Amino acid sequence: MDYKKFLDVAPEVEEAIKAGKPVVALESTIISHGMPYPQNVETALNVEKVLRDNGAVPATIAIIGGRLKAGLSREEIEHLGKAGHEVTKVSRRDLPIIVAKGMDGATTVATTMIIAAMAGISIFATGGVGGVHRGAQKTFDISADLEELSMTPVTVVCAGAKAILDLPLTLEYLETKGVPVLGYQTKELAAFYTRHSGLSVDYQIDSPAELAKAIYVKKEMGMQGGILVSNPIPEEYSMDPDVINKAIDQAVKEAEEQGVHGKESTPFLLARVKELTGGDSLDSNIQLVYNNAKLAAQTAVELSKLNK
Ligand code: PSU
Ligand code: MN
Repeated sequence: MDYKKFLDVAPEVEEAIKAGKPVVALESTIISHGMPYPQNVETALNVEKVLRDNGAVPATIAIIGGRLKAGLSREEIEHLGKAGHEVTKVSRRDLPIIVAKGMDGATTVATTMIIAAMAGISIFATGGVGGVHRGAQKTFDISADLEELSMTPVTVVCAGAKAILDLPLTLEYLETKGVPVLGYQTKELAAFYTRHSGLSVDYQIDSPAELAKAIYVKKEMGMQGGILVSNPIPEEYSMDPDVINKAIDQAVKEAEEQGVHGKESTPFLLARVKELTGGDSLDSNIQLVYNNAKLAAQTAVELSKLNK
């Protein structure tokens, strides 16, 4: 086994990893399937800048021409953003096939974790993670992101999960799989567009240093799997819960009526929620990604001190 022969780590990222400097991974499904063009490209470039401004080297992850990439060029980010849904959304099961076929792929949280771990990156910032879908008791629709969190040693900083998911079942699943779920400066699970889900996470952490220590201890104890961090959207960008919940209920109903399933399910729901709420939800979405990038970068800075 030699996964390195499939992997291209950008020179700046490689140099930083070797020197033990802070590096943060970013996913690419959020670019191709999570936001419309051109805001997706703009956001992807800005989020890299947020990481740099907070002391970390960005490593946006994707598959280009069958190569696993940790660190993309501006042109590669633009290509993924323009191609949008034409690019394959790549989760764990798709990964070997897309590489074997030499195709392009946008990486989900699960696949970004896999490639980040291969490259030696231990922290990753995104918007929302996949989870247990509403109605999963019948459909079995549970994102591969959750299983990945139980296996692959990467910390994922997100803004909680959208209510397109069954949030209580998502927390149960993570508990079953032994994944720590930490709230940043709160014990309440964040609900992506809003700060409040009414659900409690395992532990509250109050600073990047405290989070870095948890990541460090878990690694040093040789435990497999990642950590999920729920970082609430800043108050000034959070949405009216009634507006967003109405849009989500409507989108879930339409998905059911149209028989949307499998990997199409999450992109369909995200796109419908966006349409039903107009530009507001996109604006919130962009801001929460920046907010997560900032926390991830600050944590990577603290983690690099502990690893010295
Ligand atoms: N949730 C969001 N925005 C996203 C996604 C989820 O709020 O962009 C994307 C992420 O890439 C996530 C993926 O890993 O969808 C989950 O897809 P699925 O449910 O098919 O595993
Ligand atoms: Mn699914």
